Amino acid sequence: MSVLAAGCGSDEADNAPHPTVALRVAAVSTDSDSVAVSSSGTAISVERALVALEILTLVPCGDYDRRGFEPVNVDLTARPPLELDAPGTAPTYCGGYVAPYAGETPTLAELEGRSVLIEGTRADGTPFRIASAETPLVTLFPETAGTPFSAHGLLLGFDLATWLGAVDLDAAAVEDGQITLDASHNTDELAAFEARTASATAFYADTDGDGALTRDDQAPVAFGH
Ligand SMILES: [Ca+2]
Repeated sequence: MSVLAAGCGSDEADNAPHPTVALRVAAVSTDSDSVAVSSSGTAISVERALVALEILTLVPCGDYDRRGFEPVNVDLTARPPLELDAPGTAPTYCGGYVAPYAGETPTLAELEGRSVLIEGTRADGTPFRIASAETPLVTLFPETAGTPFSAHGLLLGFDLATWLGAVDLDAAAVEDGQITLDASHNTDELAAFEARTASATAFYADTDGDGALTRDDQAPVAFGH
């Protein structure tokens, strides 16, 4: 009897539908006084942030299938943000993988040969443009490994304050009234930007589904490394 009961319980668990994955992808800022999207009151205003993602995968807690997504080009400043919905593969997730890539035929033309393109203005109004072709594999996991989080209302956030926090735009060379960080301009500043890609990437609980942080200091449920 107890064996049968256990069997039934196991079958029930296997057949139970998993929560739908509802994942939004957007730029966030954990210090909007320093860096914000389309703001005139901050030191750095980002007008556009594009990223090409080759890998976007959620890793479940326990022995379940991973939830992967097809490669996608994302305008991180779009409102409403990109929403990726998919059948869930597990009750909860414990981490993920994110990898930008630089492709030849992106759906966003500006991303040709680039993985990331960010445009904005410095505090003094000087426009800047950051074009990166780096392709890191970012691994995301909670501060305490194994801490589960829900993917039914999850935000993959790229924190502009962290990403741009080590870039000294005031020290960058200005050419024709424009600052360019790419493979041949301001390469030290570009390297400082690229060194922060992993730590700028995080999963946040987004139970209200607005693709934005509740507050600047909302802690991630999983951090990029
Ligand atoms: Ca939210």
